[in-house]
Amino acid sequence: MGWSARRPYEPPASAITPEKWVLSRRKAVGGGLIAGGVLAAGRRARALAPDPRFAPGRALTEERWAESYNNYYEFSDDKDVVALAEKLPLRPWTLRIEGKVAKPLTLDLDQLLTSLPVEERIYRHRCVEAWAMTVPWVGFPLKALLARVEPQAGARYVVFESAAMPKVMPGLREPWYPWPYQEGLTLAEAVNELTFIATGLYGKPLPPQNGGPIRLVVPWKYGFKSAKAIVRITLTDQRPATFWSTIAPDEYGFWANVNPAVPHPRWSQATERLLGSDERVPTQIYNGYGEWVASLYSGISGEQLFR
Ligand SMILES: Nc1nc2c(c(=O)[nH]1)N[C@H]1C(S)=C(S)[C@@H](COP(=O)(O)O)O[C@H]1N2
Ligand SMILES: [Mo]
Repeated sequence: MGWSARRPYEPPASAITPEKWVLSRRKAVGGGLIAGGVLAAGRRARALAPDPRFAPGRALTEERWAESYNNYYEFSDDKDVVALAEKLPLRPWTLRIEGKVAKPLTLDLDQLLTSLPVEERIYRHRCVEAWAMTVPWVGFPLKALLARVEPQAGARYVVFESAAMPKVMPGLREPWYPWPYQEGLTLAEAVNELTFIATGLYGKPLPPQNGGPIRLVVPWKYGFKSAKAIVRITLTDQRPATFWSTIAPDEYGFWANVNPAVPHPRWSQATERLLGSDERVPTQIYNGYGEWVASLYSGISGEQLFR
């Protein structure tokens, strides 16, 4: 079903990893995972062409950890959602982009994937629960998608709606949650070059438990901002309600930028636990991405930017 010709989660052959970057990355990951097969010949090697500007400065999380320890409340409030998420039908998948745009769009996912150039981005991911991982997403900047619909002058926020499929999502039977899962960014955040739409992970199609077939990735914010299984993107002039800020507004806000100095009301955010090794490392402001995003917040006062 649709993973045709050049598989859309793979960068073109012209994007083969420069050896220089492979070597520095090999150093960064201490040899372990790379030797374990990511650089094996063929499909995976081709898929590995991460932008060196986003070198994560720490080892990649082992794939088996990143793909088996997940937050996905539509399926369960447990981290073990793999078997449940397998039931999510990944095709056909339709993404609607609407609201304050000149050219609203309804896109079949495979059409979308074959029409946008994909790239690999290794990002640190920081969950508000203080676990973290470092993973190679494959996809494209959200900005490229938004350019197609031509945001109108009144558009100030971008809203992301996740799939809600009661037949396969047992979590939807929990009526106290404000389904569907919804998240939002300002338009300025949405068009920042870091803001990414992922359709792949570790050089493969994005697994359902990680938000396949298509998810948002906002690496300088707590993980709950990065909505999974997106079916609708809406541009609006109003700040949207978001899933976790609706459930617990004192604990989770709209901005949710990572900051080690601002504790969650129930725990410290000073350090984080790396999936797999369980090593604890210091948390960085904006998850270490301040160079790209700190200026977005310089004019904002009277808001809790870090929760
Ligand atoms: N639709 C939806 N998106 C979601 C969530 C969710 O429960 N439902 N959990 C969020 C949280 S809290 C985190 S930390 C990340 C986890 O992504 P991962 O499972 O790929 O690590 O997904 C985010 N996106
Ligand atoms: Mo999270």
